[in-house]
Amino acid sequence: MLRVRDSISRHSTVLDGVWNFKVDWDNNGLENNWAAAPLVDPITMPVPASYNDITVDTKIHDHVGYVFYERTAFAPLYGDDRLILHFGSVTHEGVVFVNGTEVARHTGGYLPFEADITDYVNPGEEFRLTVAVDNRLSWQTIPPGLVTKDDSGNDKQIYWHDFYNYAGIHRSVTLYTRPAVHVSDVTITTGIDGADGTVTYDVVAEGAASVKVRVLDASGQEVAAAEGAHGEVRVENADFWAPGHGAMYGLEITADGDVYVQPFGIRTVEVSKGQFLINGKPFYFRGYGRHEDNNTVGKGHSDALMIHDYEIMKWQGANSFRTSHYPYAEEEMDYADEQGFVVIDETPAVGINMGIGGGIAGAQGYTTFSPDTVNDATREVHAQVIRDLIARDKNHPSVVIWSIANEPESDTDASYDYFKPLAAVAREADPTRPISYTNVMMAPADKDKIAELFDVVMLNRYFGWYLDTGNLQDAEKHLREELDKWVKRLPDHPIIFTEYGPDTMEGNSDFFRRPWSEEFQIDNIGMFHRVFDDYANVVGEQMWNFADFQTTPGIMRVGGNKKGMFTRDRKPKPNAYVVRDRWLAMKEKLGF
Ligand code: GCB
Repeated sequence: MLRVRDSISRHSTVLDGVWNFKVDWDNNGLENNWAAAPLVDPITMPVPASYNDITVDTKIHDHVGYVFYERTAFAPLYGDDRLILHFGSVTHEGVVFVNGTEVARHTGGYLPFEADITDYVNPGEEFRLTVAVDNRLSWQTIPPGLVTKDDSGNDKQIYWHDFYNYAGIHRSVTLYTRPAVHVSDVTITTGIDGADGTVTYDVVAEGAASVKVRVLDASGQEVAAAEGAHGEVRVENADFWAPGHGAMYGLEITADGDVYVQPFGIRTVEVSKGQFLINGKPFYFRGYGRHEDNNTVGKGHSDALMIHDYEIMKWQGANSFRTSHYPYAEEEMDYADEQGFVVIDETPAVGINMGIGGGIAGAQGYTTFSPDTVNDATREVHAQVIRDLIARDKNHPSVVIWSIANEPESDTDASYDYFKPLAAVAREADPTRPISYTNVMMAPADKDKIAELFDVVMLNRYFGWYLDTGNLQDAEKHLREELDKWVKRLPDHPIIFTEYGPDTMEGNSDFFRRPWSEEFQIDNIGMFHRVFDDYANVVGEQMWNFADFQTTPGIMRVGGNKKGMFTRDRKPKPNAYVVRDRWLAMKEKLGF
């Protein structure tokens, strides 16, 4: 789905702000047609934001099921154009009503959706927009979850991922006009030929009598042009996109009366002989797995928080991150392009693993893949999420790997049967980028059955923390033994460490450098780095996590997960300075 962008033929109005809000305590607001009239006795709620931490009402915070959002908006005088509502994300299901009529229903909390509301409003008149938002997860959602009852009869949401189930309207809501005949999709792939860039484009503009394209450079000058919906153009002496160099071009598409400018960068990505190549040069990933997570707005997108995070990442010498464990806001992806950050783009398929020990992720006792749990229907949803993510993010030069799942069960025949078709779905949707998944500790090289389906080995490892707790000598030994096995099994696969590091309580300083202390984080992370430096196939280090973040309450979590390089409010832990020295030295040596 195309990102909303203004042009001579498209005009948008952002509907963010203070909306009305009401919790549907009995989850019967849809049956009782709440959307037919203004909400009765609503409270106020900011959009975008998770609603959970805005009030200090535990019942709202913990509600399982529907909440209703509502506001009014003006329909502009849009003539013969169509009027579209775009939601960046509604977590996890959104049912959208205009003046009481349902116009869209979308499940999947981290990807955009749209509704054409032209026929439901009158130009120049105000209309009522109501959105019912459901936070429930089931075996057939991605990520999966399960609603049960506690012994007191209350609904209880179980899920198998280690971050809080924030819900609400998390990203901007935008109302925009576009011509009836319009550009609905474009796929751009790029190549490098000496000093020139080759740009292959494929436009979808149903019903358009003519399609023309112009490539514009950063200053808006035309550097190439062509006619037709498909083709290839050459950009002479191109400014290539590269890590640390966010050189962007725009493909201006004119389809009859519609004009849409799609940003893109010219670069190549390739896996070869155990190395990860960007523009033909070996790239080493330095960075983190992150979360969209904040004290007040939860998973709500904020440009201020986003830019602050990038400033911190740049201060530290990072050059990359993974969108653990779901697609991030479209604003994030644009910003990564512009800032020259390299992104491992992940689907929301997290927690497809009932074998992960209780405590990290909560209730267990299920079989991962079975007709009653993660089944064929779940796999269909998973396949669609892969397609939708790729459709959204395919033109971002920053995205270099698709991560189709985080720590799924991967050591059983059932997991192979589940993932084989999904790897094919990803390759079909994007034949140009390497694909991968993050491998869990319980499925090392001699147990995992799916690594050959993918191009890059991505390892989440907690030696010295969940295993060999506090014993870094054993931890190092076991880490090296495991790495040796991966290199032996897949000598031509590059290996990226996509998670490592211990929980670290800010201010907990310890002469004996024990687990949870700030000193232990330095020692544990330092041990991993020492090992990485000895393996040519290790081409990246993305520690867990950029910052502390909220989780479900549990005996393993103190006010959330504390594995951050930074605290939840972005203060550096002592380890941040040590890693900064390493990363800045690497940056100096490699040039990015
Ligand atoms: C993991 C998960 C991540 C958790 C992390 C932890 O392996 O991928 O979501 O937060 O471990 O801290 O336990």
